[in-house]
Amino acid sequence: MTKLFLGLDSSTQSLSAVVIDYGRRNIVYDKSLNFDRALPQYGTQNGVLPHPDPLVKHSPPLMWADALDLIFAEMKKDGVALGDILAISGSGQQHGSVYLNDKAAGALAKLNPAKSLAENLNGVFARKTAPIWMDSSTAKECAEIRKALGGIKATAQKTGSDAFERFTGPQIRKFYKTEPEAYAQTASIALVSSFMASLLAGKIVPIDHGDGAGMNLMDIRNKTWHPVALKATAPGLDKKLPPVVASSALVGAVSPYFVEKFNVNPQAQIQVWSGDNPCSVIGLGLIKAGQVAISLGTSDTFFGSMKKCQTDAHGEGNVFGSPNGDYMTLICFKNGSLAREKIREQYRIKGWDEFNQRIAATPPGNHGGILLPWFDAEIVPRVNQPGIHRFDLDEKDVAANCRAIFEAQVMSMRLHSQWMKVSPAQIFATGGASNNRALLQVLADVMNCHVLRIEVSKSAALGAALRAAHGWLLDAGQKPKWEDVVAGFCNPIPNSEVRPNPEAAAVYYQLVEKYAVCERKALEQIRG
Ligand code: XUL
Repeated sequence: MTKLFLGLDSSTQSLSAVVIDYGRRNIVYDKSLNFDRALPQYGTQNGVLPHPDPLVKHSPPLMWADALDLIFAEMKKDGVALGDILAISGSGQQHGSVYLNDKAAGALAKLNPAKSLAENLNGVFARKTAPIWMDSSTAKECAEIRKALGGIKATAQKTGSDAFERFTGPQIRKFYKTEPEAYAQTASIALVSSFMASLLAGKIVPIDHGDGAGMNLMDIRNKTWHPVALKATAPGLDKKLPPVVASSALVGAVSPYFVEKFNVNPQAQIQVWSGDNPCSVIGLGLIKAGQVAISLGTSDTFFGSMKKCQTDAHGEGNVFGSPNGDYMTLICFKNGSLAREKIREQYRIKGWDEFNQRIAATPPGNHGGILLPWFDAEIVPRVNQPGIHRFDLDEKDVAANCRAIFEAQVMSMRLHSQWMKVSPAQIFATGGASNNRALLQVLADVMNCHVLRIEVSKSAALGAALRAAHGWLLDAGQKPKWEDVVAGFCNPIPNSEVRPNPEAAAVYYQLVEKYAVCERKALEQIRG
């Protein structure tokens, strides 16, 4: 029997679908739908609603629901054997929250296939928009929650991370403080991941340990809601949150809506969704402790897998549950690909080939020129006032600025990942920009480590499909080993290995010191 599993990834800018044939160990379908292009009526830019305050970043949850309809229609049109899908799981951009009123559960239970999902959801939101991970407008609420939990170190120890502006707890607190009536109307709060899974299952579903850890609300060790964190965040929150469950949990069969409308197998099981980073850990095959990957996407992320929970005393890095039951570490740099694109725009560089030619025109280390690319408020290091800072770097020097942006991004990763105490022999690279060899060379040189590209750029959607397979096998009474589940799906691309150049690595060894000094100076200037 063909064993097909579907993994979906609801990210900031797009919804992707990956279908795997588990027996043949290959990806049989892989498609993405860009929100701005496919659903222009929502008026998003890069998936986010325009807002006068640069710190506020929201997206419309109805757009995500519409996208789910569209991707299923697309799969049906493309002839995907939806009737053979055994289980569906997914990955969501982390931290974003959706606020549902007391009509939501009823609407989900009787989704009418004659209407769109968005029409079915008419009137179920207690808040029209969802704050997403790019939002950094909750500094005050972070301070309040952090204080109640006993400071940075204690907050990280208890919840896996210091209180971060984008994390769901501070976002919920801000909502409660600024819109108390709408908060009171909220019957249920979902993450992007659990919202999308709820649409598929036709009921409000739990939050998994991976994504739940990105809220500053879950006890990272006991994996239950943390009562002190709940109390510090908003009143009555315990009644508005669904349970937290293991990432492997199945929540029931797919809603008849998808069976009738798209001919999905009525027995297809829905697994709880997880965050995109926990899913990527699986999609990249990082199932052994100490393995590290870097994803070059909208945000750049540095992550790895960890057996025993160890948190960052400085509060910059995050610890989440890994879908394999262990832990994962993550450091998220918000100014990723959008910052690289901003430099390209500023210097009117047409494509990445031209960008790479510019990089090649300057030596590694850029003669000491440093650029801090905080086009947007930054997460690591924490920067609430966007701005570009140049040190010994002429703004008119196009080539030097092209090199400087990526060198800075990787030096920042090197500096701010020291708490993980991992010295990997190799790093896996993924995400949109990982197909740029010139960038990977800088990565290898700064990290002084071999870099290998992983086959799929859609590691989160693949990870979700592999999670679905694992959960389905578990449910069928088998004891699937993660090594076996991922085998054959996550091989590095042949000949993709980029080795560090010893001379360049020596230059960066010194330059990281200077980078750290520049960063400190810029932060002092910003923070006054
Ligand atoms: C992780 C984070 C981002 C989003 C991107 O903490 O904020 O990586 O998950 O989708």
